[in-house]
Amino acid sequence: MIQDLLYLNSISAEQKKVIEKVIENKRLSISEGMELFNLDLGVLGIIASSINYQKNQNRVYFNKNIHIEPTNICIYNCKFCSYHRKFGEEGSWEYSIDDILEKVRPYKDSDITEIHIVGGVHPHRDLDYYGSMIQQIKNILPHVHIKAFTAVELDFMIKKAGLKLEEGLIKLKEYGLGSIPGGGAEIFNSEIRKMVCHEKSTAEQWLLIHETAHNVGLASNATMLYGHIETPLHRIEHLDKLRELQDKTKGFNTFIPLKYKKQNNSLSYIGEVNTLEDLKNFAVSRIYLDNFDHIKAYWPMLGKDISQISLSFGVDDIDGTIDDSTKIYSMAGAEDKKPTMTTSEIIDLIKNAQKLPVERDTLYNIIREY
Ligand code: V47
Ligand code: SF4
Repeated sequence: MIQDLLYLNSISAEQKKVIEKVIENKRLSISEGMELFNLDLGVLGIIASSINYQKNQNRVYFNKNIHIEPTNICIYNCKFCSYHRKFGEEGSWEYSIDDILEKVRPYKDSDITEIHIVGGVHPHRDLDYYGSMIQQIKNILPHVHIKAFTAVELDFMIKKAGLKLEEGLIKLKEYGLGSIPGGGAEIFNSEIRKMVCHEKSTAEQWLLIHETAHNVGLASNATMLYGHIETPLHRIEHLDKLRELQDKTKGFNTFIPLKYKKQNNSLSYIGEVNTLEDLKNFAVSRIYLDNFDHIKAYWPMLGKDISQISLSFGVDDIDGTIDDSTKIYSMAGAEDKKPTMTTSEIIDLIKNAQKLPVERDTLYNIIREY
């Protein structure tokens, strides 16, 4: 079907060259990636779906997980963030390790396979505190994979401990850390980064932390925060840096585009991009990131309907059951204030999109096909 696109009159000669390269499995350059944004959405969907089919056939992955957000107290003040509070400020929370153990105990006999932990960069908490937290969770749930801490949190806690990056990551691995989520990447362009999150770890630091993690045997995810003040070029350049690192380490599991949500933060005046832009962005990411096996639509942020439609635009993963345990997006205006989907709801959502639901673990080992 993708070959038929070459006969469409509505597609320019330039765009046909790009499509031919995709058909021949050749890598796109930054300027060719930019050309993708000018394609009709339906055309992009066909190209992205054809690449996704080569990689994943009809499979759509999900996992059974919970999220824990130990604190929203953060030393930084990213302009897009609705969630952080200063120490002692109204609306701040910080759970003790005992509080967190209380939250995970009910899952002792459940079939969850992953706990996802991210939060603010708390000024007083350190690597051993978080390490001990992981260790005590693992004492209760030894078989559960812990995917925890954005590169920004890691940067702070490893520096605070006076350790080299590699030493800090190895120490956390010894405490029981399984892999690293993709947050904190935002947008790598330094000018945009200065405007939206100038205080925190730079793009170079984010990339180095992930590279070092991969080198010590910790896989990770990658994200991109889109739909704020960045341009299509900044997005493609961001994808290009991820593709380059993936060539080097092969350590990324999946790429997750995170749509900027506008409520209760300093960038609210910008508004949000529309669904067409979300779908375009998924398709372009799927096409450009030729060395990533998976593209994830994070449904608590996007909503269930758009996540379902994204399965026709290159997405093959819709995260997990989550179980009402994340506030990052509800505080920024996501419609679902208490995000949770039962396994059977996820399965129906995927089957109704004519795909095959596959439960996976964090590292994409298949647990069960439905
Ligand atoms: O880095 C903050 C984003 C990220 C807003 O690896 C916002 O599986 C949109 O790491 N609108 C943290 N996004 C979340 C994160 C994550 C989420 C889902 C899956 C995975 C994974 C990781 O949340 C931050 C930032 O990019 N964020 N505020 C906002 N207003
Ligand atoms: Fe802090 Fe993360 Fe929010 Fe930035 S996005 S202010 S680092 S919690």
